[in-house]
Amino acid sequence: MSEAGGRGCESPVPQRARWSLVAATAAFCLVSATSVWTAGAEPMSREEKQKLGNQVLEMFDHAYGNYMEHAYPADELMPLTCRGRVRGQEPSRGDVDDALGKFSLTLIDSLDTLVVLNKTKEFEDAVRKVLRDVNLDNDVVVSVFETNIRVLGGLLGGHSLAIMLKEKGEYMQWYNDELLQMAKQLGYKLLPAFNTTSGLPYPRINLKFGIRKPEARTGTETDTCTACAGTLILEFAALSRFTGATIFEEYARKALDFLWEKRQRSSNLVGVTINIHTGDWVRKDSGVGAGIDSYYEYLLKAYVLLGDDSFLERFNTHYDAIMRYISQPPLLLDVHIHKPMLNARTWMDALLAFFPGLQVLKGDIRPAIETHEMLYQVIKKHNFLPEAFTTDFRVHWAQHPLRPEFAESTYFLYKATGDPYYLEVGKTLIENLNKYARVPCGFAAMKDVRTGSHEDRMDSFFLAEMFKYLYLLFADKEDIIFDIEDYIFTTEAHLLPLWLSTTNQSISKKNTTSEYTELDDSNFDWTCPNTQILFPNDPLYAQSIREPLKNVVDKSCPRGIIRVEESFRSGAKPPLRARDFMATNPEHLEILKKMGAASSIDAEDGLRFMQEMIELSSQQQKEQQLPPRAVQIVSHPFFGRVVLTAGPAQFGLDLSKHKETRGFVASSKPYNGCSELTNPEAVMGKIALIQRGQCMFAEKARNIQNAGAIGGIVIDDNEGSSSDTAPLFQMAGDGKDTDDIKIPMLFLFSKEGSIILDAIREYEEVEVLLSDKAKDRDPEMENEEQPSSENDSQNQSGEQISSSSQEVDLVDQESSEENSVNSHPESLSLADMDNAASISPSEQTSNPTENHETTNLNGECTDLDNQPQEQSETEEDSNPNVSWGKKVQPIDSILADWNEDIEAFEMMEKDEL
Ligand code: DMJ
Repeated sequence: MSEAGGRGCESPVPQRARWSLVAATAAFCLVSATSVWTAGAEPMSREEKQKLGNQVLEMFDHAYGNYMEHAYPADELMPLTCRGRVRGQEPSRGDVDDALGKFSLTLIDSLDTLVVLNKTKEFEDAVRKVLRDVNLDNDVVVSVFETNIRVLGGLLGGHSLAIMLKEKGEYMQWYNDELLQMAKQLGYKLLPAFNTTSGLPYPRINLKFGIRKPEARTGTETDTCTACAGTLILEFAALSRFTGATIFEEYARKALDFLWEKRQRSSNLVGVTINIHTGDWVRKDSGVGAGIDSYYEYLLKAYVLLGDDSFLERFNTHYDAIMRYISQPPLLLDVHIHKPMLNARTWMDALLAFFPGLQVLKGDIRPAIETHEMLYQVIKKHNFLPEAFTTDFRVHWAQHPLRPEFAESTYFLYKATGDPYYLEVGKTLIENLNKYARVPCGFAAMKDVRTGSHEDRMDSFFLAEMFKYLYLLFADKEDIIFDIEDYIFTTEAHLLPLWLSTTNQSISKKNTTSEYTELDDSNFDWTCPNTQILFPNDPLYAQSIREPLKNVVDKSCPRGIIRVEESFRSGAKPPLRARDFMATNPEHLEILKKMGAASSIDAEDGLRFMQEMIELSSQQQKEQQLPPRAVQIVSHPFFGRVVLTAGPAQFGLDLSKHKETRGFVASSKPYNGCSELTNPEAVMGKIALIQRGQCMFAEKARNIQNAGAIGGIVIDDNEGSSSDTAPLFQMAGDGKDTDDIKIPMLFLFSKEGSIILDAIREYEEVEVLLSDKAKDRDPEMENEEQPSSENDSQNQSGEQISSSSQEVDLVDQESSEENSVNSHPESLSLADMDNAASISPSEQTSNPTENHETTNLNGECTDLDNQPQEQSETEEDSNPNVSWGKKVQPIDSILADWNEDIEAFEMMEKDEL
């Protein structure tokens, strides 16, 4: 499109698709708003934008350069240990590893980013490497969804830009559709997954052996997620239209048709998971985040790319349902598909951050601004969007794997509004990435946004998406060597040319299972840009929507509490809370019976009650649970950039109450610390490193304290253990009085411990900070160290931590699946001579009472979770010796009752179907 948005109205696509471009990319038509912006946030100068754009380029170089230097041809970079992640050579992380197919994932996912960032020469090199090195025939089971969006999408995005460059006449003159041939080969490899009666694909496939054969080791699954089955059409249709092989588009259409047929007919919502054989909804909750997200995205974008009305009609039907039930401004909350007025949970996941961007594409700007602003407030509080956060904005799951969705929405909102506010948002994202995620060998995912600790992972989508959106946010038209608006972004931000809509379109005419009526266009104004709908002639429009939400995070009250207060005010009885329930109280039993029966309020209370019961039940098992701690390496060349997740101790100095402890580290002798140290002079005034095992943790602590150590780090002796895969581990005392232990003690799994041991080998003097939350880096050091150019970044890579020498045990560990929003990892039971308490990752973050980041900063509302009186009650209730065994019905039997009710409820829902 031209600067004033003209090209969107003139592009050589059919009338319908052309219109769709106008409407769906109305945002782009408004790009000129940037130059006429007169009020609200201060405009950003061209110099400042260029500076930020250059910063994005430098960051990309740091991420990509380290991947190429230290990880390639592996699928991903492990930025803490500075080596490649090769599937089977690292402990299994569960589902998240299904993206890794030994096909140099990060390189393929980065291809079109290189062109967007104007790195044409590097793109040419990268394409040659892909053609030379990548094998798509590995005996490895991969996710069909991830392989489609990242690898097929990556190859097609690369091909799209390769032919664009070739046509320009300077670069890629040798290119002869080789990437497309690879894409076609991969497409055929994925097709056996569609061999189901429903046409919904199996979730996984073996690249070499396909599905169901004994060698394939896959094909017995019965369920898949809606997004997994509904996010294929862009890549598959592009593949068909590029090659003329219609089968791909046909298969993707068939899967979409089936999902559409299976939508819940009264709410028009879809569930999170579906049985690929029967089409029954397995999980009947519905939102716009994990499990469903890109299904909606692809319906709208399929309309844009393919110009087929049926996709827009479906999208609009779903969108209407989303706005009716799921959108609870500024929140987006999952509901039940059959009972859409019932919220299915009290938290939101980070994946839904893409939704404001999609709303921009749809042209519904107001709710996009609202949700985006809410998300930004959460980010300002935690530096990143936690994987999940509650409706009162507390951390629910504390990880952040450098997801790009919020940057994506920021980009689209800026394009739509031209409001420089969104440039400032982008600037904050850049600052936070550099400040908290940047490590000497790339960017590391956040293990816990509260402690600032890292995970040894840099997902390929970080390069495919994050840098693209951030760069484009600050780029002017002349900064990009092609017209970005001639392309559509896939869910992985790969670029597919819009001219595909007029190429090989034979399939779109057949194979549709539903009848569609002609679209009712009366709601749409066909002008371009449609400023009437988007901006009611008010340059302060976006700001006026954001303003009331400015303090939404700080001012929010935990939900439920409001209900209690309201009931007091109105004189009605407050709802029964799980922690107050007593089975011997007839009134309570009466209330319990009524729950779920009559009104939706009763049902809501019932649901919450049930949830609280489950939480209380798990609380019982984790008394004395402490949150994770951080070990931050602060000396050269780390300067605080590497933060390791550490387990706390139930004795010694409590780092959450005291100032952090800083000191150089020294290994104790004997290394197990089980007897008086023979090298007290070495550990005096330092933080002693001790190996786990052979005696109690408290004994080790006393021995190093007696030698004059100011703190201790116990390193796990189970080789290969890592906080990436194991639940948080806390060190218990020895059953006796441990008040004599005054120093802080932390626990590191073997992998994190070896990062410190490697650092000592390489740099001798290694200083660390033990704390409850990583501290900001020393700005002076930071300035010395921060590379300012491509060269600097190359130099810096020489200073990375050397690869860990240990060979990781190949035994496939039980999957922790902590990165999957649908998973509930088991606690490990670690039994040895050390007295241990283990906590599952989900428990680390999901317990409302453990969370210290409650709202109530201005005293406007009360956080009962943090009130001393309430806390002691909870403690008493959760102590099995005090109450559960005596005066109340055992929780197991209550839960069993509830399970019966749930089953009955589910049967009822089935009948309705
Ligand atoms: C990406 O791989 C894609 O955007 C996908 O649709 C879901 N999200 C991840 C990144 O968070």
